[in-house]
Amino acid sequence: MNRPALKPAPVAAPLFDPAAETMPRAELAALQLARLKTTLRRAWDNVPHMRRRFEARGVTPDHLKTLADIRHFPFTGKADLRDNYPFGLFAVPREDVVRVHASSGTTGKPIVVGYTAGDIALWSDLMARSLVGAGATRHDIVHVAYGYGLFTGGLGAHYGAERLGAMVVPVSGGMTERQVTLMRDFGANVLCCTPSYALNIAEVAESSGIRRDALKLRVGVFGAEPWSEQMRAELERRLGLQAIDIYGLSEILGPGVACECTAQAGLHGWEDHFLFEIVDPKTLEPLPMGATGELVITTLTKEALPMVRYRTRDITRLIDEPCACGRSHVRIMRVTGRDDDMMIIRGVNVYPSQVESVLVGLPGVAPHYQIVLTRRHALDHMTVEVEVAPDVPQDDETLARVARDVQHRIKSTIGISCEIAARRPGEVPRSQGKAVRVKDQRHLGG
Ligand code: DLL
Repeated sequence: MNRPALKPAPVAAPLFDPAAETMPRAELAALQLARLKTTLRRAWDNVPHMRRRFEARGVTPDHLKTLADIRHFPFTGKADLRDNYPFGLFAVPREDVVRVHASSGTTGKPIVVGYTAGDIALWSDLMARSLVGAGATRHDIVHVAYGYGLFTGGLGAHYGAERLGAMVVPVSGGMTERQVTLMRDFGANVLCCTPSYALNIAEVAESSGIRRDALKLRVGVFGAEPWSEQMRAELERRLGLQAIDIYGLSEILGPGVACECTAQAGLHGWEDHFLFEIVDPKTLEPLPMGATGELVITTLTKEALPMVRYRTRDITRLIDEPCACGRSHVRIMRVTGRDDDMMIIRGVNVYPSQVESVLVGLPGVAPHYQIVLTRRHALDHMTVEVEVAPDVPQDDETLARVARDVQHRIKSTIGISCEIAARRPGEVPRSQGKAVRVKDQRHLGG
């Protein structure tokens, strides 16, 4: 892939927390076991709902003798949070909660999560650790364009960058032209935002005549939504940075549960604070290391909201091979999608990010897309709205040719038949935060 030469980090990037990040497996496992016991006890003693769930499974915290015994404990899901809205799962007195965040969700009540002062300190540390892994240093200027507010992205990145000692520019999302000007004028080195918003930023910079070299960006810390290797290459080329994948979710912490290092070979999951499992999403049985399934996370040190076996719905796999960086923690491979985002088109399972990996980098096509699902004759039907690149002719014939080409590529790579609606530049909506990749119109019938 056509990658630009990367600007070197101003100082060699050390680990943020060397003893914790390189802890040998046996020591890490012993630490996890001790912390897991404390977490189960905390949930049992302080959260009536959790105690009832444990009792229904016939377990008490004392049943956990080894890490593998976690399989006997009940799962937690979004419904548990929703049913106990807003503060019912908190394990500490309300007065000890210094911050809440919430995710809107698509239906019903939002999900509310809480943090003690200790939780905020932990989150800041893990975000700082993630940023250092990504190649950031305290000498950097960190432009935070994740949304601030109830979403965890903005404040999570903000506290982490401050903890690192970097200079933070708390811009939040939106007003993209101003963002680009500030990035250039301040000389931002690190950009934190969703990958889809980074693409929007790249486009606005180009159309404002701000060339890649006028920006001092070196590292992009991109996450909060699935994205593809092709999108990574596109962002690296257009913004002149190394694009790093960061993962997290509000229910567990926010951003900083796992993050890639500069080797870009999977996201180091911070195992001293979380226990990661992969389960079969249908049978819910634990799967062996390396197998693909649903990621399930137990918090090991969270105070306000300890989570036991939280079903993330995110599909991925873990690997525990040594990484070039020396960190010993397992790596969570790129999350391709959530099991509730999976579409089944004529019997073929497909995630939006697979469509993305076909579109991005295709000649004549811009990397903006949206998927529209409809139902025809009781079958799900997929239309992909793609945009032709600004440098190709915009006549109807060219649009039809691009559409045929994309349709053929999708058929031959993913194996599904879909319709393509080719749009002119600017017609596909741009992202301000988490991109809405799928417009589901199946309820409208047809
Ligand atoms: O998106 C936290 C976050 C903020 C992560 C900023 C990274 C950067 P939620 O809004 O609760 O929290 O959404 C969590 O987003 O379960 C995944 O489905 C998805 N997600 C998060 N990071 C990634 C990623 C934040 N790197 C949900 N790749 C998660 C794929 C991701 N999906």
